[in-house]
Amino acid sequence: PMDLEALHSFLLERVLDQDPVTRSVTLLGTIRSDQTSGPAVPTIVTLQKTPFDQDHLLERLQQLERIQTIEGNDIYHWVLGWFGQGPLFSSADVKINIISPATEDHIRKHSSQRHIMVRETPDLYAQITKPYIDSFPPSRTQWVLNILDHVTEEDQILFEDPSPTDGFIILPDLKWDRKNLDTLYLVAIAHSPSVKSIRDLRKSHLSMLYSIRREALRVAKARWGIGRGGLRFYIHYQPSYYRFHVHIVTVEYSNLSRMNVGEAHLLEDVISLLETDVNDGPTIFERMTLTYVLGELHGLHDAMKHHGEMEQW
Ligand code: M7G
Repeated sequence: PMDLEALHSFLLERVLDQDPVTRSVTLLGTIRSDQTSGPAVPTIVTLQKTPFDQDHLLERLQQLERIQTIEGNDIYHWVLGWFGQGPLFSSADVKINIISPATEDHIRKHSSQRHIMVRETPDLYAQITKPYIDSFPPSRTQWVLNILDHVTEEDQILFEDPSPTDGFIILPDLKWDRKNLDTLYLVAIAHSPSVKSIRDLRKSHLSMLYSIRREALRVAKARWGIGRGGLRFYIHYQPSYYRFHVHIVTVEYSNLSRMNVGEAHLLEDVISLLETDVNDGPTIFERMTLTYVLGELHGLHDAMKHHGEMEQW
């Protein structure tokens, strides 16, 4: 039978795997079959953090003994938290993201919901999506302006090209704890307000896209020794915020919720589409049908669903 003593006798040989998404680690080592006297038995141990106990969520929050602020920007705050006293291990027990005051839009975005796939033709983009994007109140992207104007997160800027037309800033995303390289997550945000999403990308933006790729790789190499091919760059469609930005994560950090087919486009593919676009008229992203996942609480859902049902296959 497996008892605590047997587990305590575990001697580590090496770490076989670590998965930051499932929060698990798999170890290879040995345990003594008969505590100290028996032979050493090859043993694989997988540790996985258990989900929060649904019945005691508030108690859990009350048990926080210490928090350390990572950053604050506008209504967004992200902190590290430790439960209980115990020894001060270097890694926190939880990373906590706080939105306060939260709007109805935030509540909808963060609520569990069902989804549908929708096909956005250029016509539907013009009829439905563009007016939706144009109606976004500027307050929704105050946090972006704070970054671009150096009001917040200034000391975190990893690279800036200040050009108002094709410049951008690369800095840590709020999803990153800024420590663990397994979950490295950066974001590049364009200075120009004219590109709201990939629909607005033209051949003339290629130099900015090349530059984002080049500078992110250079910074990742210089700071963390990440080599060529070590980063995954992608663009959301639909994004949550309509100011052009590129998600940059370490290539080993996979299966993230918003990294799915139908949500994320590889920057490399976007670049290649623009490069191979030989049309003299409307460019590729004005001509393409873009298919993506929409949550039923998303502002575009009802109109896009209605049109999807009329579609002739
Ligand atoms: P998105 O594709 O619009 O939507 O990405 P998503 O949030 O559904 O992924 C916006 C990105 O900006 C996300 O990766 C956010 O985590 C990140 N982000 C959001 N806020 C409010 C901040 C912030 O204040 N600072 C930083 N550094 N990143 C942020």
